[in-house]
Amino acid sequence: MIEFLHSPEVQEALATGRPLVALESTVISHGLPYPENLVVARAMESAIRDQGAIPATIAILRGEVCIGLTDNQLTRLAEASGVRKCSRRDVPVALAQRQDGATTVAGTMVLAHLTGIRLFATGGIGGVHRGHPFDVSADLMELGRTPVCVVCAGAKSLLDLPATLEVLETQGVPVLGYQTDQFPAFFTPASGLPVTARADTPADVAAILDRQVELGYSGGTLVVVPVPAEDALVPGEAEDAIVEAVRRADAAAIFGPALTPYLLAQIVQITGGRSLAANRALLFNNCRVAAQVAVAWWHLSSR
Ligand code: PSU
Ligand code: MN
Repeated sequence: MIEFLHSPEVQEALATGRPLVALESTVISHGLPYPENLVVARAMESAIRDQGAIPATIAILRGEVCIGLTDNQLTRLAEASGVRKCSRRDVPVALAQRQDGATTVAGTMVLAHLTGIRLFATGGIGGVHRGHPFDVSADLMELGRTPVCVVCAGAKSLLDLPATLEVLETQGVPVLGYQTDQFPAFFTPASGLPVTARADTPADVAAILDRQVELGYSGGTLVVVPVPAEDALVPGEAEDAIVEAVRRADAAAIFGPALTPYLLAQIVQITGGRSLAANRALLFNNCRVAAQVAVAWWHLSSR
């Protein structure tokens, strides 16, 4: 049996049955530039604590699964280069080869589930890449098989959003619009594409999660929360930046796991940091919503 390392607050939350919210680490090591990534990682944890839940940032450090990071560990991860991006397939490799690994949505779902954590907040999920219909993120398949609820701001329209939603449907994943009828496009609040259902309160989401458990479903749920209006990019600006980023990736022949991080970095550069402000705001907002759902579900199950 592989032992996971728990931070003291996670250890205590697991022992006492307090609501936990998992956080991924790819957004720290491959999704945001240093030192912004460290500031944001800490603030995401605070946003969860402010709502009465406990954050569990998940990463692999020197081949050990860490559920909840100390501030030293978080700092080391934020500063490190050459950290392996760990989707489902990479987790056993990183463990056996004693590497540092930053878990993606898929990798984090696997480890959260093994720990017994049901809520997970992040920025955006992977999906079907525009122009690369066979580059389908393992995030979508993980949502189809692992019972964790992922709270995000939709997916960037650098992905093929209609195709991404089709795959989620095939995988049996309910996509719940949090106070919205539309799938959000990360930097902008609406894509024009419909969600499976709308949920207006944390209790509404918790009720659906509870039914899934009662039915013995094995898969996950996606809760999509629009970026706060005051921090959203205007649709034209987001689209122009994305088109240019995709063009640069094609020109530089970037593909595979390197593609998403490359596109994210290009978008920050092209928008002159405005994308970062939106990214920050939506991450904190998603943390708040995920924590509120975790608390609502905790109340529901302790009744
Ligand atoms: N989308 C974002 N920010 C991110 C990611 C996606 O807006 O940081 C990261 C997440 O960790 C996600 C991963 O799980 O990229 C998807 O990578 P891929 O497309 O290679 O599966
Ligand atoms: Mn891919």
